[in-house]
Amino acid sequence: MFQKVLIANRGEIALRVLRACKELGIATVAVHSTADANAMHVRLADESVCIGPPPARDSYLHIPSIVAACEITGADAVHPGYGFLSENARFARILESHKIAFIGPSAHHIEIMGDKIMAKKTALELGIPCVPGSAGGVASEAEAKKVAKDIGYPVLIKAASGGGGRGMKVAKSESEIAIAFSTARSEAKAAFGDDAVYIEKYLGKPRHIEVQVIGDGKGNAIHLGTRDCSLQRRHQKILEEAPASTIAIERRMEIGEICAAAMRKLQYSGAGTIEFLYENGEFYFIEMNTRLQVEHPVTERITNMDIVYEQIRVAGGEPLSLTQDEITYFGHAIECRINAEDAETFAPSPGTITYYHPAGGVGVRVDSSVYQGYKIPPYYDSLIGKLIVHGRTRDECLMRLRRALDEFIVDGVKTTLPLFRRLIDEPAIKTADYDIHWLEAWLEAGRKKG
Ligand code: MV4
Repeated sequence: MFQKVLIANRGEIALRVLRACKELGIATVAVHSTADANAMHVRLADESVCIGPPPARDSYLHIPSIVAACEITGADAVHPGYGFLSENARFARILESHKIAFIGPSAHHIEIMGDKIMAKKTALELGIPCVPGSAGGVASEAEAKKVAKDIGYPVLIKAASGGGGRGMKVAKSESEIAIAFSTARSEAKAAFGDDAVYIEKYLGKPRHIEVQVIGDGKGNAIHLGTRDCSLQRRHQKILEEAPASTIAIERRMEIGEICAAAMRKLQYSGAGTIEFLYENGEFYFIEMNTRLQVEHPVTERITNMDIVYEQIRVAGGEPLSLTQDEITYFGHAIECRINAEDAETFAPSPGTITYYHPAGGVGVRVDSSVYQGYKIPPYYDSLIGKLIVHGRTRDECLMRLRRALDEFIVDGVKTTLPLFRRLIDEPAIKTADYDIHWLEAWLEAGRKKG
C-alpha cells in the first residue's frame, strides 16, 4: 500500500480523500494555491505545499508544480479528486514516468472515454446499449443528412471532445442540418480545438441515469447500482438520488450487470460512472466518466461502501474488498449541492461565512470543508458542501431532507439552501416525476410568477 498520498485538489473532495487516507494509515500531502492557505484540507493534512497563485491553471492544473510537490514530499501516489486533472491522460502518464501512482484508471482508458466517438464505439463493442446514431464521426453535411434520414428526426449533432453541452446542436428536419452541422463544428473547434462531430437521435424528455462501477484492473469489476441525476441546471447537477427508484429494480440490476461485465472485459481499474439517458423504458449510453464523482456519497450511503477506500486499494494493486454478490442495497439517499450562489439568479456569492451550523442527526451526512470565519475565494467553483440524507424509503428520505434543510444555517454569503427548501415541496419532486429539463422549466415558471 502507499506510504504517502498527495491530494491534487481542494475543497470538500480534498477532505473526503484525506479522510479515507487517514483511515488507511496513509500520510497525506495537501497542495494549495495562495488563495487557499487557510483551507481546511491544508490544516488537516500531514504536510502541505503551496503550488502557485489563485488561477487554477497556475496551481491546481499546473502539472510541473504538482509533480515537484510529489518529489519534494516523497509522495508515492496522487489522488486527483474530481475536476482539475482527474481526467487528464497526460497527467496520468507523466506521473507514471516519475514512478508515482495515479489513483484512477489507466491513461489509456481515460483517453478512450475522453473521446466521445471512441467511447461510444467501445460501449457498443462491450454490449452497452447506445443512442442510435452515426457509427463514428460525421465528416460532411451530406453524410450528416444520410445518417439523420436513417435514424429519423430530430437528431443531435455532438462534439467528439464535448462535455457540458458545448458544441451540441439539434436539427428537427433536413433543412436544419446545414446550420446545425456547421455551428456544432465551429463551436467544437473553438471550445476544444477539435471539430470532430457525431450524430445521434435526439431524445426529448429523458432522465439522466448513471451506474457506479469499480474495477481492479485485472478483470474483476463490480457495479454499485444506479443514481438519478436529472435535476440539473445548465449541465450542473443540483440534486442527486440513489437508487433511480422510478425504474423497476430488475431493469436497474440488468443495466448494472451489463456495465460491470463491460468493465471486466475492459480490465478497467478504479472508480467510474457510466452515464445513460433513460426514455420510454430504455437505457441509452451517452458517456463514461473515469473519475470519482461529486455525487458518490448517495451510492456509498445505500451500499455501505467507501468508494474512495476502494479506489486507493485497487490503485495500490489490491483486489476489491467485496464481490458483486456481497453488494447489498438499503433504502434511499438524496444529495443536495449547497453552493455559494444566489438561489434565484445563481450569481456566485464569495465572501466570509460569518456563522455556520450544519444539519445533523439520524441519516444525515455533510461533506464540506468550510467553517465559521472561512472566506470563500472567488476563483473556484461555488460548492460550499453537500447535504446527503438517507431514509429506509424515499418518503422517509424526503421527510429527513426537509428536517435537515430547516436545521442548516450558513450566514454571510448567499446560498442555494432556499432553493432546496422550495423545491422539495413540489409534487413532481415528491413523486420523482421529472426529466432533465424539469428543473429549468420550474425555475423559469418561478421567475415569471415572481
Ligand atoms: C443527449 C440529449 C438528448 N439526446 N443526447 C448533454 C451533455 C452531454 N453530457 C450529453 N447531453 C445530452 N445528450 C441525445 N441523443 C440530451 C442531453 C442533455 C442532457 C443530458 C444529461 C443531463 C442533462 C442534459 C441537459 C441537456 C441536454
